[in-house]
Amino acid sequence: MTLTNIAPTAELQALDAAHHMHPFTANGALGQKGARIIVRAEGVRLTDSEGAELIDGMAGLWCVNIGYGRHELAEVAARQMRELPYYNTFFQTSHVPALQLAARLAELAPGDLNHVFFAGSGSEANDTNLRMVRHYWALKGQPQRHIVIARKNGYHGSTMGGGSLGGMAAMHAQGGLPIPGIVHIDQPYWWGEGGDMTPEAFGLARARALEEKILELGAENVAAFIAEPVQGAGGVIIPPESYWPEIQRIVDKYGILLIADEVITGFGRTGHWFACEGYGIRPHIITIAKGLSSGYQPIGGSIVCDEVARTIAQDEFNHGYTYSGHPVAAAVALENLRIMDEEGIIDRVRHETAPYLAQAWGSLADHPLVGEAVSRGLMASLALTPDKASRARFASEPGTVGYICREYSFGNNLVMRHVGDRMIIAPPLVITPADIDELVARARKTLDQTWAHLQREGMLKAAA
Ligand code: PXG
Repeated sequence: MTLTNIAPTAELQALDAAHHMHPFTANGALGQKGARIIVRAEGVRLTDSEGAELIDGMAGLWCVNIGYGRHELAEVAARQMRELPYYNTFFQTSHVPALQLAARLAELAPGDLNHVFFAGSGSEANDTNLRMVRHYWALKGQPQRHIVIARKNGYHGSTMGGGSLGGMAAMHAQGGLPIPGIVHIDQPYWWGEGGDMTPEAFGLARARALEEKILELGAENVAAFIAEPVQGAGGVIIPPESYWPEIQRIVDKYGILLIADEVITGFGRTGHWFACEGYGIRPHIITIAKGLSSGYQPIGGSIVCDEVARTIAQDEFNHGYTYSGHPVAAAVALENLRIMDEEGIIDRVRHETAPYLAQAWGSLADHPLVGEAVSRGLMASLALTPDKASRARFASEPGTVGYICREYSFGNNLVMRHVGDRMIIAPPLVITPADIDELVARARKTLDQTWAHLQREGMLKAAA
């Protein structure tokens, strides 16, 4: 018996269309078409209500790092629900799952990131970070240090704080974002914005945009810089190697706090527990969610360094969520971390599957539609282009070609997303080389179909 596959697909779709408001979706149009209904999953594969099996190239929404079907997590959740399904961590109480998870995260996180403030999601965690860094500076006697610098095309969540820290123009266009005190600098997206510069020179230039912004605002007014080590929702944009060392130099020089948003890059995605380790970044706060529990339970948080945590501890921090450190979510996260560690899943990514994907995915660069095919760990992207040599954009509205390509991909039973005209994947970390071969073969077939479609429709034109 399955709990969800209880009626014919059309009936489920009609109920969905009538009552369910989907995130980041034009719900009217989806209602006409009908959502694809996923009923179960195992390993790296999903099954829909029609019985079709898809390779989940996105690990759900960048989160099912450990893969689907790990019954140990279900058992831990059931046990925890029987024993203590809920208690809060406000008002001078604690419970074992939350304190154990905090201690484990302190062990795993680099440097002196030894303290954890829990949230229910990455968005909430970034809202926490925004309030925490401003309160930190207030406690340091510098309340005017309240501006947080973030990046265009960064993603930090969908709450008022998270959406404001993010630099998504389409999000800022709705609902009165960004809130005050947040400014955005340009992103290190060489393929799309690097012009004639080498990637290294461009990486330095985009890092120095941070220094220019700090000087323009006055360092004494800047609380923090927040960024994803590798931009995920922005299109898996991997910065040139010159970028992060220069950012680190700048935040050190001006004494501003560095927040690394590792909601996607954390917990093995790049072949390290945290991407910061691979890039040699030393953040004061790391944002976590997603892979922390492999998506089996909603949980996020902020891992905070000694200095910031000590300072915040001087006073009551008037902030917290009902589900901060939720015992079931924390117990599941602990079990997830245990399995990742004991099964050497991250080592396998670093030494086996990430190099394998780099080669297999990289081979798509020979396709006429592909301007670049890049990866870091197990996150990868393709830039679609009508002309490789000039790194041209399509004449069509950005995202038109990406959407066509995504539709073919779904048709080929591969979940591959588009961000504008970039195609992206981030499969479960348990994907095998054989699965990667299959994924890449479906991606190539998808590219062939998209190419033929664009030719047929006369859409292989570059923007002027
Ligand atoms: N930071 C980063 C770097 C993220 O990728 C969040 C914060 C927010 O986490 P929550 O748990 O509040 O969603 C995210 C989330 C997409 C997509 O379309 C990506 C995310 C969420 C929804 C959609 O790629 N990332």
